[in-house]
Amino acid sequence: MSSSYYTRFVSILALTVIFSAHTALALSQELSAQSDVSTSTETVIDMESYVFSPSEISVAVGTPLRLLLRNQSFLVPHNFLLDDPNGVRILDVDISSGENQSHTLTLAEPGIYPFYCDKQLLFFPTHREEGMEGRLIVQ
Ligand SMILES: [Cu+2]
Repeated sequence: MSSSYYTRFVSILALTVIFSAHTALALSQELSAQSDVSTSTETVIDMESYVFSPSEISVAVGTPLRLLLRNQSFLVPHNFLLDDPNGVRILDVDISSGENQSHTLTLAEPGIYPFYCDKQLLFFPTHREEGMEGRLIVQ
């Protein structure tokens, strides 16, 4: 085997290994995503100025809820504050403009869990006062 054939052979072999590893990784990610779907509920909440869309969501008691929070506002930071039915804060995250965040919650207590954004620019009203609030119903 001449050296150029050898180099080509090794290159093809390396590409084959990299491609196979990539395919196996993609496949395993797909499988884990599929197994997620069967055991959890996923809800996308878009955060706009100044509204959550949707503003009301529901989930069954004890079922993992994967919240995908997407800040769709231009240059406006938001947060996502979620309280349990007793008023205890259970989620408090900042989400900057254009950012997406995913959080998974499993709620064992039925009831209404209010969520809102309390960001505020200077002396202006809070985003919640502008209408940026909603509720999660656990039943
Ligand atoms: Cu906000």
